[in-house]
Amino acid sequence: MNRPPIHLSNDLMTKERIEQYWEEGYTVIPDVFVEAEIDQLKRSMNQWKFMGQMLQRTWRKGNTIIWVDGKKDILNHLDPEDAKRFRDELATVQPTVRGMQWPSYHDKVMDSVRTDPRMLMILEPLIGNNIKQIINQLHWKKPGSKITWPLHRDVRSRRPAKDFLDLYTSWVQTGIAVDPHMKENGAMYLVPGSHKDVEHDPEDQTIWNVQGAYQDDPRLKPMEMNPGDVGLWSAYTVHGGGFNTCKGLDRRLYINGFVKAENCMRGEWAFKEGRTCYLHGQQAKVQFEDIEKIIHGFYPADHGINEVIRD
Ligand SMILES: O=C(O)CCC(=O)C(=O)O
Repeated sequence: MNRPPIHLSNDLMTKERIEQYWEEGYTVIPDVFVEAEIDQLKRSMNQWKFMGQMLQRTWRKGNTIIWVDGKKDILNHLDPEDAKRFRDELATVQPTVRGMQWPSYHDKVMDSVRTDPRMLMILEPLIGNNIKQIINQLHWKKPGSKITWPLHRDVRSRRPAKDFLDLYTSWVQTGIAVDPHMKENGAMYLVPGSHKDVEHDPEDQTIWNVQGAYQDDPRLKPMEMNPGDVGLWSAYTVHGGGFNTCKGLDRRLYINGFVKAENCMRGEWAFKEGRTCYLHGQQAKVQFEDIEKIIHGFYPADHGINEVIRD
C-alpha cells in the first residue's frame, strides 16, 4: 500500500508512531495538550453545548452547525438493532446536543488549538506542511445517552470524491481527548489493520457503514486516551463510538480532519508552508454546498433540509 517515506519524525510523531499509523491505521500521541489547555477546551465546549440546548433543534449558519438530536434523530443514528432495543427507553428523551461543526470561526480557543504548532508536528510527517482542513468538530456523549456512532469508515463523508485526490495518503483525522476517553464513557472504538481489508475505492459504498461486518471482529478495541492525548486514524480505518454508560462523566472529543492542500479542492487553510493560518474573512466551501447562497442562521428542518451527520 502506497505511503510516504518516514523521514520527518519528531518527539511527538516518532518513527514508531508513524509506522503504526501506516501499518495499523491509527496511533495515539500521549500528553500533547496540558491541563490548562484542556480546561479552556472544556469551558468552550460547555458554552457551545448550552447554545445547542437553547436552540433545541439542529441549527446552521454557514459552515457552523450544531446538531441537536430529538428522539427520531437518535433512533435514526443508531444501528437498527440498537434502535429496536432502546425504542421504549427513548420515549421521553429530551433534545440532546450530539455535536457541532466549525466552532472555530467564533471561538479563539478552538481556532488556536486546531492550528497549534504541535498539530503540525504530528501531521507533517504524514501529509507535509501545506495543509487544509475539512473537519473541525465537537462530539458530546452525555452520560447514559443513547448517542453512538455505528462502525464506519470516514471515506463515506469525503464527498464529492472527485474533490479529494489520493485520499488514503492525503487525509488524516485527529481526535483530542477532552475528558478521560474510556470504554465506560463511550470511547471511540477502532479496528487496527482494517484499512488494509479493502480496496481504497471511495465510491464503494459497501465499505462505508460496517457495524454488522465488524462488531464481532476480534481486533476491535477502544482507543483509550487521557485528556490532552491525540488519536489519529485514516479515512479507511473502521471505527465508531460506543455508549456512555457512566452516571456522571461526559465524553467530549475535539476532532480535526486535515488534508494535503494540493490534493483537495475544498477546505479552510490550517498551515501554509508550515505557517499557522487562523480563520479569517469569507468562509470557504467545505461541506455546506450553499455556503455562498445562504448567509443567515437557520433551522434546516424548517426549510425541508435533512442535515446528514458528517465525520
Ligand atoms: O465520537 C465518537 O465516539 C466517534 C466519532 C466517529 O466515529 C467519527 O467522528 O467518525
